[in-house]
Amino acid sequence: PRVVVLAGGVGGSRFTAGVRSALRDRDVVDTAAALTVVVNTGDDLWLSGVRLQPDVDSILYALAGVNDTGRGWGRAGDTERVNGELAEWGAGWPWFTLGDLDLGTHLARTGWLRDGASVGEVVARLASRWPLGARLLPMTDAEVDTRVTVREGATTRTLHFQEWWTRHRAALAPIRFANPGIDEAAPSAGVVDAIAQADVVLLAPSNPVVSIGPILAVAGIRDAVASTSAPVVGVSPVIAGAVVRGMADVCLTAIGVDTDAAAVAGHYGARADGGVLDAWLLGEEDAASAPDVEAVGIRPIVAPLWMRDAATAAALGEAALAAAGL
Ligand code: GDP
Ligand code: FO1
Ligand code: CA
Repeated sequence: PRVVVLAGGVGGSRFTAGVRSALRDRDVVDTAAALTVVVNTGDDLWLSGVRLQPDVDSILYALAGVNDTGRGWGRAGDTERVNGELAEWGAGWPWFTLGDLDLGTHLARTGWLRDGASVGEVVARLASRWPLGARLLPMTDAEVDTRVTVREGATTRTLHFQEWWTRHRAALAPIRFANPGIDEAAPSAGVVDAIAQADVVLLAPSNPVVSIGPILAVAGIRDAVASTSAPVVGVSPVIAGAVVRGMADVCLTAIGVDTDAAAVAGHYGARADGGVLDAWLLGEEDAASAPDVEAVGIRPIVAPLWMRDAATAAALGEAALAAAGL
């Protein structure tokens, strides 16, 4: 089967690895030909002269098996010598760590960008280093870094998503999220064709607001998802009224969506009703909410949603494929 996953960083990479395992378990040999991941680039930033793509790198490193699993970002076994030197210079952000191996990625990426490569071409070059068993596509080649507007006394302040997320740990109440330029942003090469030719489109259990939100805010992607003949199946990042890890609940609250599996499904909406979902996987803990999902025209499927290890992630990937009738 041809599978497209829309994904953010940590939840996205665990789920994508699970789908890859599920395909292997179905005896798909060339999973790279079968599995395309469309990755959020709203988290991207310029820092100390280099371009970072946190969600792209999370998925790249995780599928390559070189990710730092404890921390959730960066390379396993990385060192921080350069970061210490940057701090001495007062360069960069003192709350944002750039690992030495990770900086190698950022330098390579930035060099290729400056040589004139598109973001899609750069991601393809990064992905070619390891046998990932998946094709990685950034959602767009345009720079559409997420900005967060927060209240500050009687006025407001807008900061880069990474400053809000890592420095302030999402503790400043957001008024809105925006991706300047996204209205004009085109999907990167291959994205629309992959969605149009897919047998299933999967929404990973990623942050609905700042991971999946920016991907679907690219009009060409939203249109492709709305019009594909493939079923569109989402996986809830919310289990029993809580996000599994991270601070996505703060993002949901800011856009007026309850941290609740059925509410997130309602936020995505039924394809028959101008939304993006045909089916929604929700946790066994949320089985009682299945009628609420059904009521908005989305087929609810109750499944174990905890990705504790490779086996549980593979089982979730298999459940998502099965939900599409594959
Ligand atoms: P980020 O870009 O690193 O923040 O990661 P994503 O946006 O891809 O995913 C973050 C979301 O993943 C969080 O909101 C979590 O609720 C969700 N998540 C993490 N682990 C699990 C899991 O085991 N099961 C499910 N269903 N969701 C998870
Ligand atoms: N997250 C942190 O909480 N602290 C950091 O110092 C940090 C550094 C970092 C460097 C490269 C990279 O790709 C990601 C990094 N992250 C860090 C994670 C990242 O900021 C966010 O968790 C994600 O963008 C949210 O999806
Ligand atoms: Ca992210």
